[in-house]
Amino acid sequence: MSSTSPAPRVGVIMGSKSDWPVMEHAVTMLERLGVSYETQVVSAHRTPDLLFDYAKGAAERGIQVIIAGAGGAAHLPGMAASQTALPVLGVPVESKALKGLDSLLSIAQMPGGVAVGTLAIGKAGATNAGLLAAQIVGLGDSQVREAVEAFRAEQTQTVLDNPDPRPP
Ligand code: RP5
Repeated sequence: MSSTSPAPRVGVIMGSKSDWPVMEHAVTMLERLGVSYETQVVSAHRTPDLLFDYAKGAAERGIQVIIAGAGGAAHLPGMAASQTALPVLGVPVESKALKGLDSLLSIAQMPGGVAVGTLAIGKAGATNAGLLAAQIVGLGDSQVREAVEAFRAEQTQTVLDNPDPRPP
């Protein structure tokens, strides 16, 4: 497991190392907004006992939000959510066979009573998972809340400052 100091408040897990090129965008956003995190490969299918241990122990270790990314038969976010009351944000990773539609539906179509917040497929979803996790952490941390507000204001200003759609 890789984690930042101080104690991580967001857990970023993924089903395989092959998910990292997508999931690193969640980590990039958390770093930008100053949110401590840990990251680890935890597979619903290949390491089910590790997944249960991770999800069951996350809250008592100080984790406030779990971001879980997976592709194909993407059971990781839902199974993590079944083992913790922490909010779980699911990122569908694009699959080779079905371009991530399988991942999206696997994550989104949860039975009523076990909630997973499902983001968009791929980079945008991972980026927004990092942003949404920071917004959740920011409910109890004014420094993180101000970082989110500053990011949003900067993004708005960048669009307003560059209204010409043509490449330079
Ligand atoms: C899922 O299977 C992973 O989340 C990954 O997206 C997909 C393929 O995994 P690898 O075969 O590349 O390890 O569990």
